[in-house]
Amino acid sequence: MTAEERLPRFPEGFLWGTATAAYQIEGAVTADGRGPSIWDAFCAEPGRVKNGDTGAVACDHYHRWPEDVALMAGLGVNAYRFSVAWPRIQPAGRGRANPKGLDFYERLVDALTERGIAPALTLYHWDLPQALQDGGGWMNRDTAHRFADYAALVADRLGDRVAVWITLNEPFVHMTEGYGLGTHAPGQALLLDALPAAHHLLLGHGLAVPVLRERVSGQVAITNNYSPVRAAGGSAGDRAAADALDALQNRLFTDPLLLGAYPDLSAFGIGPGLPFVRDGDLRVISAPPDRLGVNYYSPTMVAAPGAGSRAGGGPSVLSEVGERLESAALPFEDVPIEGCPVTAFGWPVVPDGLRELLLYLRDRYGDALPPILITENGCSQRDEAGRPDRERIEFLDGHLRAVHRAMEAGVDVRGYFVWSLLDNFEWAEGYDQRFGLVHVDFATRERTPKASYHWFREQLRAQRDRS
Ligand code: PNW
Repeated sequence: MTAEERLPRFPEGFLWGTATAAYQIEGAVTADGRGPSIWDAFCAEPGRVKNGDTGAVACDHYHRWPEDVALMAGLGVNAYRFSVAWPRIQPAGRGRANPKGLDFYERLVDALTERGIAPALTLYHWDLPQALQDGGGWMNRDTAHRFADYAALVADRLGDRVAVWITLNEPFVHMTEGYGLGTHAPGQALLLDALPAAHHLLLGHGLAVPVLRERVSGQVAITNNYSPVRAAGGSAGDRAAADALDALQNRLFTDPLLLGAYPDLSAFGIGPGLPFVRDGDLRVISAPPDRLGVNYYSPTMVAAPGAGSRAGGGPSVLSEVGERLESAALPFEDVPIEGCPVTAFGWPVVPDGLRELLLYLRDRYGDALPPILITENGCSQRDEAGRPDRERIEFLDGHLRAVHRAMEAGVDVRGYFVWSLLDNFEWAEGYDQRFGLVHVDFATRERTPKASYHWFREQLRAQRDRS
């Protein structure tokens, strides 16, 4: 590797990791007493997931985890973000813990720790126990209390040895795709009426925070996805459109958390009063976290509604909400970002959008912003078996340089996790979209490191050599 290819030096103690999620890699959906989740049910409905794919076997990580830990040790990461499957711990979403479920994660955590890899544990990456969905899922306020109970069970077992506790993964995507559009489990298409799910997710986070604080030695965090919003032009209408989308997409799950108040959603005909918010809820939700997890894939561009043709198809999941609502009902319309490469998903590759996002967060939240962990960033491709994944290397290289520039500008970033360690079950896309540093043959489950794995290993080695 030449000096030019080497990434700039990141600070001592920076967390370098990869990320995964339980339903996307584990398989073994009936092993050791695991109960059904909303994703098992969703995958069983014809037409929901591309090619009829399911996570029933996935990467079979539940049985092959020692190999996956060895792959990470070979890579040289010092951290790993994974999620716990709630239905392994509470098969019906409530009541006593299933000890075999906890045993699995305890073995994983201990194996990671032995290899010098700090565990970053996500409690909820979208796999709600189906029994709770039968009672309304996140549309039901009670689910927030059930989540705090579940958090206690995991923390009671693992509280002394997990470095980072992430309560929720991307509640925005879960609410929008799961409850707003129905493109993810549980498959409800409530459009903007899905908003109570947002509040109950945040409340679940807030209720879990003191439960974790009592039980864990590590840091408490939440992971949100963000997409910086650009206005297509300089008109007041375009700027208002960008602001409206920004409120829903970026601030809905962060203002209550860090500022203790919901953003103004009047452009969507919502509020000012939110009937599902009770006195005291925002105090619970705004207990300061130790870290903010940031997932970034691409920026969004919008124009005033009716300014041009409704383009859609961009990375904004909300453009699809708009397509299904009366056309006048959304205060913006998507404009494709052109002149840059796109991933196999069609998402524009804009590394500087990550720097822009980090500065935006610092400017908006100021002293209320905790240190940041980039908990996901990565690039999808279709099957690239045997072909070096140059696009992924360029993607990661560009985004890591953008993180470094943001840090030079004073943003406090403490770690970066590549999405993902392995090719895996990419939700509604099934096995068609691959994000892994390691190729998985889904006929044999054989793992083969890609060129990007070797590239990342060399970068990590170079960081260590210079420290
Ligand atoms: C994330 N968007 O989801 C999830 O946390 C991962 O589980 C997933 O595999 C990964 O990103 C890649 O998709 C997202 O539409 C889903 O902007 C949708 C969007 C962003 C992230």
